Amino acid sequence: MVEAAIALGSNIGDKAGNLDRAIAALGRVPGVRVTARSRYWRTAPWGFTEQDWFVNAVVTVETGLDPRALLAACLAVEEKLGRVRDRRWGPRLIDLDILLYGELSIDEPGLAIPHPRMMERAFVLAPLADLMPELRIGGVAVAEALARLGADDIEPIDAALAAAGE
Ligand code: GSY
Repeated sequence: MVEAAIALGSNIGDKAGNLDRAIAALGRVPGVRVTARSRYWRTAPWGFTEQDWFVNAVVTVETGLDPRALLAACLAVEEKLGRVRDRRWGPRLIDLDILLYGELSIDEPGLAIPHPRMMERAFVLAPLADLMPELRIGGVAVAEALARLGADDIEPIDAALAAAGE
């Protein structure tokens, strides 16, 4: 069994509900057990900024699947929830990205682990820091990388709802 970390994001429809459904579907995949979930974070869109805000989270799973099979399971969950691949950085109903797979490093077409851009994205690092702040990738701890980036335009969703009086 290997511990893997998977990032999730949604910015269409019931964003938090989409994450709930994706995590539940992931947990039903044979050979995958969801072991922890970060808080849900409200995050400003990165890349193509003229789109709605996202909800992002990270889960850890214990899995007997190899990395390619885990990737296929993530894509199947996206498909099951109804994701349509449209524009590259555009809005998405649900997105699942493998961040980590044990200590493994892979760089193959379609599959790079650790995720090559994870240490540059606060919307990945903030939820990952909920679960493993001291984990070091390329010699830098997750919490340290997050502090360097700053997290001005992201907040835990509970705080966002409280601020909106909901
Ligand atoms: O794979 C990342 C999808 N994505 C996101 C995201 O998940 N969150 C935020 N805040 N911005 C994003 N831009 C893209 S593309």
